[in-house]
Amino acid sequence: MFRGRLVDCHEVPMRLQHVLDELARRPVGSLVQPASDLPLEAALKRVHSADYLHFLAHAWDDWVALDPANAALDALPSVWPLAARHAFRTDAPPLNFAARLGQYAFDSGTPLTAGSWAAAREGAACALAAAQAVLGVKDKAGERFAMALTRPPGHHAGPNYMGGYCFINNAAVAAQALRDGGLQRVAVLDVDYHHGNGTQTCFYERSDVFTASLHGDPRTEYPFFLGHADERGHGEGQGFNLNLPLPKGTSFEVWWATFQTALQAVADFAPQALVVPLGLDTFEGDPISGFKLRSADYLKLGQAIAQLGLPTVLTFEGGYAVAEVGVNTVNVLEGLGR
Ligand code: Q9C
Ligand code: ZN
Repeated sequence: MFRGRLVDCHEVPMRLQHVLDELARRPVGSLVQPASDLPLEAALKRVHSADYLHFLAHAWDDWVALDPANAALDALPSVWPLAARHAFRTDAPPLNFAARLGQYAFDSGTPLTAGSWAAAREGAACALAAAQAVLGVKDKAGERFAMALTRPPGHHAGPNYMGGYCFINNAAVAAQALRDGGLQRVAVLDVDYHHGNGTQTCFYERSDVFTASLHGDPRTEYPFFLGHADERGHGEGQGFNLNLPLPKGTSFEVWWATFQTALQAVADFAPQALVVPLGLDTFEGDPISGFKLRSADYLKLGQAIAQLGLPTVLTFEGGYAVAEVGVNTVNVLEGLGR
C-alpha cells in the first residue's frame, strides 16, 4: 500500500540477488548458511513478545483460513488501536484477524505474504549466527566482521509489532545475542535512511546497549512518529540513545560530518562490539528516500566503521535502488577490509 494504491513492494527478492551476484564478482569473505541447531526460539524471545511471535507464526494460515481465495492476496492491516492516545483498549485482545493484524502492525505498507514468517525467522537465525561468529567459541577467536545477508529487513520491527517491511528485528537479535554471549556493552549504529525505531524502542530503557541512528528527519520522513533528536533514552537508559536527524536532500559531505558525530558517540561508549543496521537507501538513486550518497561513498563508510576497531555484525536493512544495491553493499564490505 503506497500513496493510496496497491503497488509492487519496494522490498523485493532481487535486492538480495544483486548482493549475491556482486559478491560472486568481488568476493570479500566466505558465504555460510546458519547452522540448523542454533537456539533461535530463545534468541527471538529475548527481543519479541511471545504473543507477537505466536501471531507471526500463524498469521498466514489464519489469513487463508478466512477464505481460501486469500492465498492469492497479501494480508495488509487497515485498523489500529492507537494505544498512545489511550483511546482504545489493548488489554482485551481481539479474535478478528484484521483487528489482530492491526494490533501487531504500525503501518499499511508492510505486506504479510505466504513466506514472510519463514523468511523473517531464517533472517533472524542468520543474525544470531553472525553474532556467534564474532563472539567466537571456546578456543577459537571470533571473526572481526559478519554480515547477516537477509531479507526482509528488521530495524523497524519493535518488541510486539511489524512495520516498514520488517517483522523480526535482526539487529536487536544480534545485539542481545552479543550481550548474552558475555559482552557487557554493545553499540548499535544505524545508517539506514529511515530512523531505526524498532531497535531504539527495544533498548530505550537500558544502559548496556547504546543505540545511535542517522536518518531522514521524521518531521518529513518515515517512520514520522519517532527519531527526533530529543529522544535520549529513559530511566536506566537515559543518555544511551542518540538520534541525528538530517533534512531530506542532505549531501554526502553533510552526512559524513554527522556520521563522525555518531562514530565519536559510539567510541565514547567504549563498547565491546558493534551492530550496524546497514541500509543502502541513503543512495542518491533511491526511489523512496532523499540523501545523496554515491556508490564510492560506501567504501568510506565501511572503512570508517572498521576504524572503530570493534567486532562488528552488520544486518541488511533498506535500499531500493535495486540494480545498485549489490555494488553499494559490497563497497561497504570491501571498505571494512581497507
Ligand atoms: N514516502 C526500510 O528501509 N514507506 N523500510 C515509505 C516513503 C515505508 C522503509 C514511504 C518505508 C519503509 C527497512
Ligand atoms: Zn530504510
